[in-house]
Amino acid sequence: MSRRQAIHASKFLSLVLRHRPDAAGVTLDAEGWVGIDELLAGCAARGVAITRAELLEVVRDSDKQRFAIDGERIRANQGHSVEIDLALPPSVPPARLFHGTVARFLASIVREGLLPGARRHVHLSPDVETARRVGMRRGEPVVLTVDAGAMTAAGLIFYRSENGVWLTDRVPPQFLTFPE
Ligand code: HQG
Repeated sequence: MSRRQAIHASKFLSLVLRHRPDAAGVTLDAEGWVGIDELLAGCAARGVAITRAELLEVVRDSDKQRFAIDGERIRANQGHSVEIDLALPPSVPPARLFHGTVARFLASIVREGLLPGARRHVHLSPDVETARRVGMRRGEPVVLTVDAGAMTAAGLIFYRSENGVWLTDRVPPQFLTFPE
Protein backbone atom coordinates (compact mmCIF):
# COMPACT_ATOMS: atom_id res chain seq x y z
CA MET A 1 0.00 0.00 0.00
CA SER A 2 1.30 3.47 -0.84
CA ARG A 3 1.61 6.06 1.91
CA ARG A 4 -1.28 7.94 0.38
CA GLN A 5 -3.50 4.86 0.41
CA ALA A 6 -2.48 4.11 4.00
CA ILE A 7 -3.41 7.64 5.11
CA HIS A 8 -6.74 7.38 3.29
CA ALA A 9 -7.47 4.01 4.93
CA SER A 10 -6.43 5.33 8.35
CA LYS A 11 -8.71 8.36 8.02
CA PHE A 12 -11.65 6.22 6.96
CA LEU A 13 -11.05 3.80 9.84
CA SER A 14 -10.84 6.75 12.28
CA LEU A 15 -14.12 8.09 10.93
CA VAL A 16 -15.86 4.72 11.30
CA LEU A 17 -14.37 3.71 14.66
CA ARG A 18 -14.70 7.12 16.34
CA HIS A 19 -17.62 8.93 14.81
CA ARG A 20 -19.64 7.21 12.10
CA PRO A 21 -19.78 3.40 12.33
CA ASP A 22 -22.77 3.65 9.98
CA ALA A 23 -20.38 4.88 7.26
CA ALA A 24 -19.23 1.24 7.06
CA GLY A 25 -22.60 -0.21 8.08
CA VAL A 26 -21.23 -1.59 11.35
CA THR A 27 -22.15 -1.24 15.02
CA LEU A 28 -19.57 -0.80 17.77
CA ASP A 29 -20.05 -2.66 21.03
CA ALA A 30 -20.34 -0.78 24.35
CA GLU A 31 -16.56 -0.41 24.58
CA GLY A 32 -16.04 0.63 20.98
CA TRP A 33 -14.95 -2.72 19.53
CA VAL A 34 -16.02 -4.23 16.22
CA GLY A 35 -15.06 -7.51 14.57
CA ILE A 36 -12.30 -7.10 11.98
CA ASP A 37 -14.08 -9.26 9.37
CA GLU A 38 -17.32 -7.36 9.85
CA LEU A 39 -15.49 -4.05 9.53
CA LEU A 40 -13.62 -5.04 6.38
CA ALA A 41 -16.82 -6.38 4.79
CA GLY A 42 -18.62 -3.13 5.67
CA CYS A 43 -15.81 -1.00 4.25
CA ALA A 44 -15.77 -3.04 1.02
CA ALA A 45 -19.55 -2.74 0.65
CA ARG A 46 -19.11 1.03 0.76
CA GLY A 47 -16.36 1.12 -1.81
CA VAL A 48 -13.37 1.28 0.56
CA ALA A 49 -11.64 -2.01 -0.17
CA ILE A 50 -9.06 -2.74 2.51
CA THR A 51 -7.49 -6.17 2.91
CA ARG A 52 -6.77 -7.66 6.31
CA ALA A 53 -3.02 -7.30 5.68
CA GLU A 54 -3.50 -3.62 4.82
CA LEU A 55 -5.56 -3.05 7.95
CA LEU A 56 -2.86 -4.62 10.08
CA GLU A 57 -0.27 -2.46 8.33
CA VAL A 58 -2.26 0.72 9.03
CA VAL A 59 -2.67 -0.23 12.69
CA ARG A 60 1.01 -1.09 13.07
CA ASP A 61 2.31 2.01 11.29
CA SER A 62 -0.14 4.56 12.73
CA ASP A 63 2.08 7.43 13.90
CA LYS A 64 -0.12 7.98 16.94
CA GLN A 65 -1.07 4.32 17.44
CA ARG A 66 -4.67 5.30 16.85
CA PHE A 67 -6.08 1.75 16.87
CA ALA A 68 -5.99 -1.28 19.16
CA ILE A 69 -6.44 -4.89 18.06
CA ASP A 70 -7.53 -7.54 20.51
CA GLY A 71 -7.84 -10.99 18.94
CA GLU A 72 -10.41 -10.68 16.17
CA ARG A 73 -11.60 -7.19 17.10
CA ILE A 74 -10.44 -3.63 16.65
CA ARG A 75 -11.24 -0.23 18.17
CA ALA A 76 -9.95 3.34 18.13
CA ASN A 77 -7.81 4.16 21.16
CA GLN A 78 -9.25 7.64 21.62
CA GLY A 79 -10.96 10.51 19.85
CA HIS A 80 -14.53 9.14 19.91
CA SER A 81 -17.66 11.17 19.52
CA VAL A 82 -19.96 8.10 19.55
CA GLU A 83 -21.31 7.11 22.92
CA ILE A 84 -19.04 4.32 23.99
CA ASP A 85 -17.18 3.69 27.23
CA LEU A 86 -13.56 2.69 26.69
CA ALA A 87 -13.71 1.15 30.20
CA LEU A 88 -10.27 2.47 31.01
CA PRO A 89 -9.32 2.40 34.67
CA PRO A 90 -8.86 5.83 36.29
CA SER A 91 -5.18 6.66 36.28
CA VAL A 92 -3.04 9.19 38.13
CA PRO A 93 -1.59 11.64 35.62
CA PRO A 94 1.77 13.40 35.78
CA ALA A 95 1.69 16.72 37.65
CA ARG A 96 1.41 18.62 34.40
CA LEU A 97 -0.25 17.87 31.09
CA PHE A 98 -0.51 20.00 27.96
CA HIS A 99 -3.19 20.97 25.48
CA GLY A 100 -2.52 22.29 22.01
CA THR A 101 -5.05 24.73 20.61
CA VAL A 102 -5.17 27.95 18.58
CA ALA A 103 -5.58 31.63 19.50
CA ARG A 104 -9.13 31.96 18.22
CA PHE A 105 -10.42 29.56 20.91
CA LEU A 106 -8.62 31.21 23.83
CA ALA A 107 -11.24 33.76 24.94
CA SER A 108 -13.80 31.00 25.26
CA ILE A 109 -11.32 28.62 26.96
CA VAL A 110 -10.42 31.33 29.52
CA ARG A 111 -14.13 31.61 30.31
CA GLU A 112 -15.25 27.98 30.20
CA GLY A 113 -12.09 25.95 30.54
CA LEU A 114 -11.48 23.05 28.17
CA LEU A 115 -14.64 21.28 27.08
CA PRO A 116 -14.82 18.04 25.09
CA GLY A 117 -16.85 19.58 22.28
CA ALA A 118 -18.01 16.83 19.96
CA ARG A 119 -15.78 14.21 21.60
CA ARG A 120 -16.36 12.16 24.73
CA HIS A 121 -13.37 13.64 26.58
CA VAL A 122 -10.93 16.52 26.58
CA HIS A 123 -7.67 15.21 25.08
CA LEU A 124 -4.40 16.15 26.81
CA SER A 125 -0.82 15.47 25.79
CA PRO A 126 2.00 14.26 28.05
CA ASP A 127 4.53 16.68 26.53
CA VAL A 128 4.69 20.13 24.96
CA GLU A 129 5.87 18.89 21.57
CA THR A 130 2.90 16.55 21.12
CA ALA A 131 0.51 19.31 22.22
CA ARG A 132 2.11 21.66 19.72
CA ARG A 133 1.46 19.16 16.92
CA VAL A 134 -2.18 18.74 18.00
CA GLY A 135 -2.67 22.53 17.95
CA MET A 136 -0.93 22.81 14.59
CA ARG A 137 -3.82 20.91 12.93
CA ARG A 138 -5.77 24.17 13.17
CA GLY A 139 -3.15 26.89 12.72
CA GLU A 140 -0.37 28.51 14.73
CA PRO A 141 -0.32 26.35 17.87
CA VAL A 142 -0.83 27.70 21.39
CA VAL A 143 0.08 25.29 24.18
CA LEU A 144 -1.77 25.47 27.49
CA THR A 145 -0.41 23.87 30.65
CA VAL A 146 -2.86 21.84 32.71
CA ASP A 147 -2.30 21.48 36.47
CA ALA A 148 -3.27 17.81 36.47
CA GLY A 149 -1.85 17.37 39.98
CA ALA A 150 -4.24 19.98 41.40
CA MET A 151 -7.13 18.50 39.41
CA THR A 152 -6.40 15.08 40.87
CA ALA A 153 -6.22 16.59 44.37
CA ALA A 154 -9.63 18.16 43.67
CA GLY A 155 -11.04 14.71 42.87
CA LEU A 156 -11.20 15.02 39.09
CA ILE A 157 -10.55 11.79 37.21
CA PHE A 158 -8.13 11.04 34.38
CA TYR A 159 -7.77 8.09 32.05
CA ARG A 160 -4.77 7.18 29.95
CA SER A 161 -5.66 5.83 26.53
CA GLU A 162 -3.64 2.95 25.18
CA ASN A 163 -1.66 5.34 22.98
CA GLY A 164 -0.64 7.66 25.82
CA VAL A 165 -3.22 10.42 25.35
CA TRP A 166 -4.71 11.61 28.66
CA LEU A 167 -8.48 11.94 28.82
CA THR A 168 -10.68 13.81 31.27
CA ASP A 169 -14.25 15.14 31.26
CA ARG A 170 -13.32 18.83 31.30
CA VAL A 171 -10.64 21.17 32.59
CA PRO A 172 -12.02 24.11 34.60
CA PRO A 173 -10.18 27.36 33.83
CA GLN A 174 -8.50 27.64 37.23
CA PHE A 175 -6.33 24.63 36.35
CA LEU A 176 -5.03 26.17 33.11
CA THR A 177 -1.96 28.30 32.54
CA PHE A 178 -1.98 30.38 29.37
CA PRO A 179 1.21 31.43 27.62
CA GLU A 180 2.22 35.12 28.02
C1 HQG B 1 -11.00 23.52 21.54
C2 HQG B 1 -6.27 14.21 17.40
C3 HQG B 1 -13.56 26.89 22.55
C4 HQG B 1 -9.78 22.65 21.72
C5 HQG B 1 -5.32 14.92 18.33
C6 HQG B 1 -9.62 22.06 20.33
C7 HQG B 1 -5.87 14.63 19.70
C8 HQG B 1 -12.47 24.93 22.94
C9 HQG B 1 -11.05 21.98 19.83
C10 HQG B 1 -7.32 14.38 19.46
C11 HQG B 1 -12.93 24.90 24.26
C12 HQG B 1 -11.60 20.58 19.86
C13 HQG B 1 -8.16 15.50 19.98
C14 HQG B 1 -13.75 25.95 24.69
C15 HQG B 1 -11.70 23.17 23.96
N1 HQG B 1 -14.03 26.93 23.80
N2 HQG B 1 -12.77 25.91 22.08
N3 HQG B 1 -14.25 26.03 25.94
N4 HQG B 1 -12.45 23.80 24.87
N5 HQG B 1 -11.69 23.84 22.80
O1 HQG B 1 -10.29 17.87 17.59
O2 HQG B 1 -7.78 18.15 21.46
O3 HQG B 1 -4.85 12.91 14.87
O4 HQG B 1 -12.11 17.70 19.34
O5 HQG B 1 -8.66 23.42 22.12
O6 HQG B 1 -4.00 14.49 18.17
O7 HQG B 1 -7.75 19.19 19.12
O8 HQG B 1 -7.29 12.62 15.13
O9 HQG B 1 -9.79 18.03 20.08
O10 HQG B 1 -8.88 22.89 19.50
O11 HQG B 1 -5.28 13.55 20.33
O12 HQG B 1 -5.72 10.88 15.95
O13 HQG B 1 -11.84 22.78 20.70
O14 HQG B 1 -7.50 14.25 18.05
O15 HQG B 1 -5.87 12.92 17.14
O16 HQG B 1 -10.97 19.86 18.84
O17 HQG B 1 -7.77 16.74 19.40
P1 HQG B 1 -10.85 18.30 18.89
P2 HQG B 1 -8.19 18.11 20.05
P3 HQG B 1 -5.96 12.31 15.69
